Amino acid sequence: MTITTSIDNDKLLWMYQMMVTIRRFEEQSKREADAGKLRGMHSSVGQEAVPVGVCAHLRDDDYVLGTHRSHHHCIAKGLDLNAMMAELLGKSTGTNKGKGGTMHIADINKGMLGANGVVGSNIPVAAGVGLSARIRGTDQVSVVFFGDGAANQGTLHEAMNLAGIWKLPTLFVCENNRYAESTPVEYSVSGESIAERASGYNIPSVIADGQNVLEMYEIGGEAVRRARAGEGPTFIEAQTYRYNGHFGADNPLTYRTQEEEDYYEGRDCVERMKAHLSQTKVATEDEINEIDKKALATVEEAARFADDSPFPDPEELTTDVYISYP
Ligand SMILES: Cc1ncc(C[n+]2csc(CCOP(=O)(O)OP(=O)(O)O)c2C)c(N)n1
Ligand SMILES: [Mg+2]
Repeated sequence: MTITTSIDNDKLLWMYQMMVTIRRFEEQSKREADAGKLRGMHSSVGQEAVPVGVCAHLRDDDYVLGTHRSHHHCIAKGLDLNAMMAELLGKSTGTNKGKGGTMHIADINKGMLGANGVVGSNIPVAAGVGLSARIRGTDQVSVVFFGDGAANQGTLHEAMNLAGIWKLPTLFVCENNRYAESTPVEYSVSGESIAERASGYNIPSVIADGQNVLEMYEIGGEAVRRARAGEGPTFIEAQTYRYNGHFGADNPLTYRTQEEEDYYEGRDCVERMKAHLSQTKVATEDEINEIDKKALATVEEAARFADDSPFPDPEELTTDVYISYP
Protein backbone atom coordinates (compact mmCIF):
# COMPACT_ATOMS: atom_id res chain seq x y z
CA MET A 1 0.00 0.00 0.00
CA THR A 2 1.04 3.60 -0.46
CA ILE A 3 1.72 5.39 2.81
CA THR A 4 -0.12 8.69 2.87
CA THR A 5 0.18 9.71 6.52
CA SER A 6 2.96 12.13 7.27
CA ILE A 7 4.68 10.88 10.38
CA ASP A 8 6.77 13.27 12.42
CA ASN A 9 10.42 12.42 12.92
CA ASP A 10 10.14 11.87 16.66
CA LYS A 11 7.51 9.21 16.07
CA LEU A 12 9.58 7.54 13.36
CA LEU A 13 12.59 7.39 15.64
CA TRP A 14 10.44 6.15 18.54
CA MET A 15 9.13 3.29 16.38
CA TYR A 16 12.63 2.29 15.28
CA GLN A 17 13.98 2.45 18.81
CA MET A 18 11.03 0.42 20.10
CA MET A 19 11.48 -2.33 17.51
CA VAL A 20 15.21 -2.59 18.18
CA THR A 21 14.60 -2.69 21.93
CA ILE A 22 12.09 -5.52 21.52
CA ARG A 23 14.54 -7.41 19.30
CA ARG A 24 17.36 -7.08 21.84
CA PHE A 25 15.03 -7.94 24.72
CA GLU A 26 13.91 -11.12 22.97
CA GLU A 27 17.47 -12.13 22.15
CA GLN A 28 18.34 -11.71 25.82
CA SER A 29 15.21 -13.63 26.89
CA LYS A 30 16.29 -16.50 24.66
CA ARG A 31 19.73 -16.51 26.30
CA GLU A 32 18.04 -16.60 29.72
CA ALA A 33 15.84 -19.50 28.57
CA ASP A 34 18.81 -21.37 27.09
CA ALA A 35 20.56 -20.94 30.45
CA GLY A 36 17.55 -22.57 32.15
CA LYS A 37 16.48 -19.42 33.97
CA LEU A 38 13.00 -19.28 32.46
CA ARG A 39 10.72 -21.82 30.84
CA GLY A 40 8.21 -21.71 27.99
CA MET A 41 9.68 -18.72 26.17
CA HIS A 42 7.69 -17.76 23.05
CA SER A 43 9.84 -15.35 21.09
CA SER A 44 8.31 -12.46 19.17
CA VAL A 45 11.38 -11.81 17.02
CA GLY A 46 10.18 -10.93 13.52
CA GLN A 47 6.80 -9.60 14.68
CA GLU A 48 7.93 -6.34 16.33
CA ALA A 49 6.35 -3.98 13.80
CA VAL A 50 2.79 -5.11 14.53
CA PRO A 51 2.31 -3.79 18.08
CA VAL A 52 4.76 -0.92 17.60
CA GLY A 53 2.79 0.55 14.68
CA VAL A 54 -0.50 0.20 16.55
CA CYS A 55 0.66 1.20 20.04
CA ALA A 56 2.25 4.36 18.60
CA HIS A 57 -1.33 5.70 18.65
CA LEU A 58 -2.25 4.59 22.15
CA ARG A 59 -2.23 6.44 25.46
CA ASP A 60 -1.36 4.92 28.82
CA ASP A 61 -5.08 4.75 29.62
CA ASP A 62 -5.89 2.74 26.48
CA TYR A 63 -5.95 -1.01 26.90
CA VAL A 64 -4.02 -3.87 25.35
CA LEU A 65 -4.67 -7.58 25.75
CA GLY A 66 -2.03 -10.05 24.70
CA THR A 67 -1.31 -13.72 24.18
CA HIS A 68 1.23 -16.36 25.20
CA ARG A 69 3.63 -14.52 22.82
CA SER A 70 3.38 -11.02 24.22
CA HIS A 71 6.73 -9.55 25.19
CA HIS A 72 6.53 -7.26 22.14
CA HIS A 73 3.01 -6.11 23.08
CA CYS A 74 4.13 -5.28 26.62
CA ILE A 75 7.22 -3.36 25.50
CA ALA A 76 5.32 -1.45 22.81
CA LYS A 77 2.75 -0.46 25.47
CA GLY A 78 5.55 1.05 27.54
CA LEU A 79 6.17 -1.48 30.31
CA ASP A 80 9.35 -1.17 32.34
CA LEU A 81 12.05 -3.49 30.96
CA ASN A 82 13.81 -4.13 34.27
CA ALA A 83 10.57 -5.30 35.85
CA MET A 84 9.67 -7.36 32.76
CA MET A 85 12.99 -9.20 32.70
CA ALA A 86 12.69 -9.83 36.44
CA GLU A 87 9.18 -11.16 35.86
CA LEU A 88 10.50 -13.59 33.25
CA LEU A 89 12.98 -14.89 35.80
CA GLY A 90 10.33 -15.19 38.53
CA LYS A 91 11.92 -12.52 40.71
CA SER A 92 10.13 -10.48 43.38
CA THR A 93 10.92 -7.21 41.57
CA GLY A 94 9.04 -8.40 38.48
CA THR A 95 6.05 -6.67 36.93
CA ASN A 96 3.81 -9.12 38.79
CA LYS A 97 6.21 -9.93 41.63
CA GLY A 98 7.46 -12.96 39.72
CA LYS A 99 4.14 -14.78 39.89
CA GLY A 100 3.04 -14.27 36.28
CA GLY A 101 6.15 -15.21 34.35
CA THR A 102 6.65 -14.83 30.62
CA MET A 103 3.05 -15.66 29.69
CA HIS A 104 1.13 -13.61 32.25
CA ILE A 105 2.63 -10.15 32.38
CA ALA A 106 0.18 -7.38 33.25
CA ASP A 107 0.59 -3.75 34.23
CA ILE A 108 -2.69 -1.97 34.88
CA ASN A 109 -0.98 1.43 35.17
CA LYS A 110 0.16 1.12 31.56
CA GLY A 111 -3.14 -0.33 30.33
CA MET A 112 -1.56 -3.74 29.72
CA LEU A 113 -4.32 -5.99 31.01
CA GLY A 114 -2.36 -9.14 30.49
CA ALA A 115 -0.54 -11.57 28.34
CA ASN A 116 -2.49 -14.81 28.46
CA GLY A 117 -1.58 -18.47 28.07
CA VAL A 118 -5.04 -19.61 27.02
CA VAL A 119 -5.29 -19.18 23.25
CA GLY A 120 -8.24 -16.98 22.24
CA SER A 121 -9.36 -16.20 25.79
CA ASN A 122 -8.23 -12.58 25.60
CA ILE A 123 -10.49 -11.72 22.65
CA PRO A 124 -13.89 -11.49 24.37
CA VAL A 125 -12.23 -9.70 27.29
CA ALA A 126 -11.22 -6.95 24.86
CA ALA A 127 -14.83 -6.55 23.79
CA GLY A 128 -15.81 -6.28 27.46
CA VAL A 129 -13.13 -3.68 28.06
CA GLY A 130 -14.40 -1.72 25.06
CA LEU A 131 -17.92 -1.94 26.47
CA SER A 132 -16.64 -0.66 29.81
CA ALA A 133 -15.09 2.39 28.13
CA ARG A 134 -18.38 2.98 26.32
CA ILE A 135 -20.45 2.76 29.51
CA ARG A 136 -18.06 5.04 31.39
CA GLY A 137 -18.30 7.53 28.54
CA THR A 138 -14.55 7.75 27.85
CA ASP A 139 -12.79 7.74 24.49
CA GLN A 140 -10.43 4.92 25.53
CA VAL A 141 -9.85 2.08 23.11
CA SER A 142 -9.08 -1.60 23.65
CA VAL A 143 -6.72 -3.51 21.39
CA VAL A 144 -6.46 -7.26 21.35
CA PHE A 145 -3.57 -9.05 19.68
CA PHE A 146 -4.02 -12.72 18.82
CA GLY A 147 -2.60 -15.29 16.43
CA ASP A 148 -3.85 -17.02 13.31
CA GLY A 149 -4.47 -20.11 15.45
CA ALA A 150 -6.59 -18.12 17.90
CA ALA A 151 -8.62 -16.82 14.96
CA ASN A 152 -10.10 -20.33 14.72
CA GLN A 153 -11.48 -20.17 18.25
CA GLY A 154 -15.18 -19.45 18.73
CA THR A 155 -14.28 -16.65 21.12
CA LEU A 156 -13.26 -14.43 18.20
CA HIS A 157 -16.66 -14.79 16.58
CA GLU A 158 -18.61 -14.13 19.78
CA ALA A 159 -16.51 -11.06 20.46
CA MET A 160 -16.75 -9.73 16.89
CA ASN A 161 -20.51 -10.12 16.95
CA LEU A 162 -20.88 -8.09 20.15
CA ALA A 163 -18.35 -5.50 18.99
CA GLY A 164 -20.22 -5.25 15.70
CA ILE A 165 -23.72 -4.75 17.11
CA TRP A 166 -22.58 -2.37 19.86
CA LYS A 167 -19.94 -0.57 17.75
CA LEU A 168 -17.38 -1.08 20.49
CA PRO A 169 -14.07 0.85 20.47
CA THR A 170 -12.09 -2.35 19.99
CA LEU A 171 -9.31 -3.23 17.56
CA PHE A 172 -8.95 -6.88 16.61
CA VAL A 173 -5.34 -7.33 15.53
CA CYS A 174 -4.58 -10.80 14.22
CA GLU A 175 -0.85 -11.51 13.99
CA ASN A 176 -0.88 -14.02 11.19
CA ASN A 177 2.60 -15.50 11.45
CA ARG A 178 1.52 -18.43 9.24
CA TYR A 179 1.67 -21.11 11.96
CA ALA A 180 -0.12 -22.21 15.09
CA GLU A 181 2.62 -24.28 16.67
CA SER A 182 3.48 -26.42 13.59
CA THR A 183 0.10 -26.13 11.82
CA PRO A 184 0.21 -23.91 8.72
CA VAL A 185 -2.61 -21.48 7.93
CA GLU A 186 -3.18 -23.21 4.58
CA TYR A 187 -4.33 -26.24 6.55
CA SER A 188 -6.26 -24.55 9.35
CA VAL A 189 -7.93 -21.45 7.91
CA SER A 190 -11.01 -21.92 5.77
CA GLY A 191 -11.75 -19.03 3.42
CA GLU A 192 -9.61 -16.63 1.45
CA SER A 193 -8.24 -14.78 4.46
CA ILE A 194 -8.71 -14.34 8.19
CA ALA A 195 -9.59 -10.68 7.68
CA GLU A 196 -12.64 -11.46 5.56
CA ARG A 197 -14.29 -13.16 8.55
CA ALA A 198 -14.95 -9.70 9.99
CA SER A 199 -17.32 -8.80 7.16
CA GLY A 200 -19.81 -11.33 8.56
CA TYR A 201 -20.11 -9.03 11.56
CA ASN A 202 -20.16 -5.79 9.59
CA ILE A 203 -16.68 -4.89 10.84
CA PRO A 204 -14.31 -3.26 8.35
CA SER A 205 -11.11 -5.21 7.88
CA VAL A 206 -7.76 -4.77 6.24
CA ILE A 207 -4.80 -7.01 5.47
CA ALA A 208 -1.56 -5.31 6.45
CA ASP A 209 2.08 -5.99 5.79
CA GLY A 210 3.01 -6.76 9.39
CA GLN A 211 6.69 -6.49 8.55
CA ASN A 212 6.30 -2.84 7.60
CA VAL A 213 5.93 -0.61 10.62
CA LEU A 214 4.91 2.40 8.52
CA GLU A 215 1.98 0.47 7.10
CA MET A 216 1.05 -0.82 10.57
CA TYR A 217 1.20 2.79 11.80
CA GLU A 218 -1.05 4.05 9.06
CA ILE A 219 -3.65 1.30 9.38
CA GLY A 220 -3.49 1.30 13.19
CA GLY A 221 -3.96 5.07 13.23
CA GLU A 222 -7.16 4.92 11.21
CA ALA A 223 -8.51 2.07 13.35
CA VAL A 224 -7.78 3.95 16.60
CA ARG A 225 -9.32 7.12 15.17
CA ARG A 226 -12.51 5.23 14.27
CA ALA A 227 -12.70 3.64 17.70
CA ARG A 228 -12.23 6.95 19.56
CA ALA A 229 -14.80 8.66 17.35
CA GLY A 230 -17.44 6.05 18.19
CA GLU A 231 -17.37 4.55 14.68
CA GLY A 232 -16.81 1.05 16.03
CA PRO A 233 -14.33 -1.81 15.73
CA THR A 234 -11.75 -2.58 13.03
CA PHE A 235 -10.17 -5.90 12.18
CA ILE A 236 -6.53 -5.90 11.09
CA GLU A 237 -4.85 -9.03 9.77
CA ALA A 238 -1.14 -8.31 10.04
CA GLN A 239 0.86 -10.73 7.94
CA THR A 240 4.08 -11.43 9.74
CA TYR A 241 6.50 -14.22 10.65
CA ARG A 242 8.16 -15.57 13.76
CA TYR A 243 11.81 -16.16 13.05
CA ASN A 244 12.28 -18.66 15.89
CA GLY A 245 10.41 -21.83 16.71
CA HIS A 246 7.04 -21.81 18.43
CA PHE A 247 8.91 -21.92 21.74
CA GLY A 248 12.41 -22.74 22.88
CA ALA A 249 12.29 -26.50 22.37
CA ASP A 250 10.70 -26.26 18.89
CA ASN A 251 13.82 -27.14 16.96
CA PRO A 252 14.57 -28.15 14.22
CA LEU A 253 11.70 -26.49 12.38
CA THR A 254 10.86 -29.40 10.10
CA TYR A 255 7.45 -28.02 9.15
CA ARG A 256 8.72 -25.04 7.18
CA THR A 257 11.31 -24.46 4.49
CA GLN A 258 14.57 -22.55 4.44
CA GLU A 259 13.26 -20.72 1.37
CA GLU A 260 10.25 -19.45 3.30
CA GLU A 261 12.38 -18.35 6.26
CA ASP A 262 14.76 -16.51 3.93
CA TYR A 263 11.86 -14.74 2.22
CA TYR A 264 10.46 -13.31 5.45
CA GLU A 265 13.81 -12.57 7.05
CA GLY A 266 14.70 -10.68 3.87
CA ARG A 267 11.79 -8.33 4.60
CA ASP A 268 12.80 -7.73 8.21
CA CYS A 269 10.91 -4.86 9.87
CA VAL A 270 13.92 -3.47 11.72
CA GLU A 271 16.17 -3.45 8.65
CA ARG A 272 13.48 -1.87 6.46
CA MET A 273 12.87 0.89 8.96
CA LYS A 274 16.60 1.50 9.31
CA ALA A 275 16.86 1.85 5.53
CA HIS A 276 13.87 4.20 5.51
CA LEU A 277 15.39 6.43 8.18
CA SER A 278 18.64 6.80 6.32
CA GLN A 279 17.15 7.12 2.82
CA THR A 280 14.80 9.88 3.98
CA LYS A 281 17.63 11.44 6.02
CA VAL A 282 15.57 11.33 9.21
CA ALA A 283 18.66 9.97 10.95
CA THR A 284 22.35 9.71 10.15
CA GLU A 285 24.26 6.45 10.47
CA ASP A 286 25.73 7.71 13.74
CA GLU A 287 22.32 8.55 15.14
CA ILE A 288 21.01 5.11 14.20
CA ASN A 289 24.04 3.46 15.83
CA GLU A 290 23.38 5.52 18.94
CA ILE A 291 19.80 4.21 19.15
CA ASP A 292 21.06 0.65 18.63
CA LYS A 293 23.65 1.03 21.39
CA LYS A 294 21.11 2.50 23.79
CA ALA A 295 18.65 -0.34 23.16
CA LEU A 296 21.33 -2.92 23.89
CA ALA A 297 22.46 -1.11 27.04
CA THR A 298 18.88 -0.88 28.33
CA VAL A 299 18.36 -4.60 27.85
CA GLU A 300 21.73 -5.49 29.41
CA GLU A 301 20.79 -3.36 32.41
CA ALA A 302 17.43 -5.20 32.63
CA ALA A 303 19.24 -8.56 32.60
CA ARG A 304 21.58 -7.40 35.39
CA PHE A 305 18.66 -6.04 37.42
CA ALA A 306 16.77 -9.34 37.05
CA ASP A 307 19.80 -11.42 37.98
CA ASP A 308 20.55 -9.31 41.05
CA SER A 309 16.94 -9.40 42.28
CA PRO A 310 15.79 -11.94 44.89
CA PHE A 311 13.18 -14.63 44.37
CA PRO A 312 9.93 -14.00 46.26
CA ASP A 313 9.87 -15.08 49.87
CA PRO A 314 8.04 -18.44 50.21
CA GLU A 315 5.60 -16.67 52.53
CA GLU A 316 4.45 -14.64 49.50
CA LEU A 317 3.02 -17.76 47.89
CA THR A 318 -0.62 -16.91 48.53
CA THR A 319 -0.46 -13.11 48.49
CA ASP A 320 -1.75 -11.20 45.42
CA VAL A 321 -3.20 -14.39 44.04
CA TYR A 322 -6.84 -13.79 44.92
CA ILE A 323 -8.60 -10.48 45.16
CA SER A 324 -11.19 -10.15 47.89
CA TYR A 325 -13.98 -7.72 47.29
CA PRO A 326 -15.29 -5.60 50.15
C1 LIG B 1 -7.20 -22.95 24.49
C2 LIG B 1 -5.81 -23.40 24.16
N1 LIG B 1 -5.64 -24.40 23.27
C3 LIG B 1 -4.38 -24.82 22.98
C4 LIG B 1 -3.29 -24.27 23.58
C5 LIG B 1 -1.89 -24.74 23.22
N2 LIG B 1 -1.26 -23.73 22.36
C6 LIG B 1 -0.43 -22.80 22.86
S1 LIG B 1 0.11 -21.74 21.69
C7 LIG B 1 -0.77 -22.52 20.48
C8 LIG B 1 -0.72 -22.05 19.06
C9 LIG B 1 -1.28 -20.68 18.92
O1 LIG B 1 -1.08 -20.24 17.59
P1 LIG B 1 -1.36 -18.77 17.17
O2 LIG B 1 -2.66 -18.33 17.73
O3 LIG B 1 -1.19 -18.68 15.71
O4 LIG B 1 -0.23 -17.92 17.93
P2 LIG B 1 1.35 -17.94 17.70
O5 LIG B 1 1.91 -19.00 18.61
O6 LIG B 1 1.63 -18.23 16.28
O7 LIG B 1 1.79 -16.59 18.12
C10 LIG B 1 -1.48 -23.58 21.00
C11 LIG B 1 -2.34 -24.49 20.22
C12 LIG B 1 -3.51 -23.24 24.52
N3 LIG B 1 -2.50 -22.64 25.15
N4 LIG B 1 -4.78 -22.81 24.79
MG1 LIG C 1 0.44 -18.11 14.58
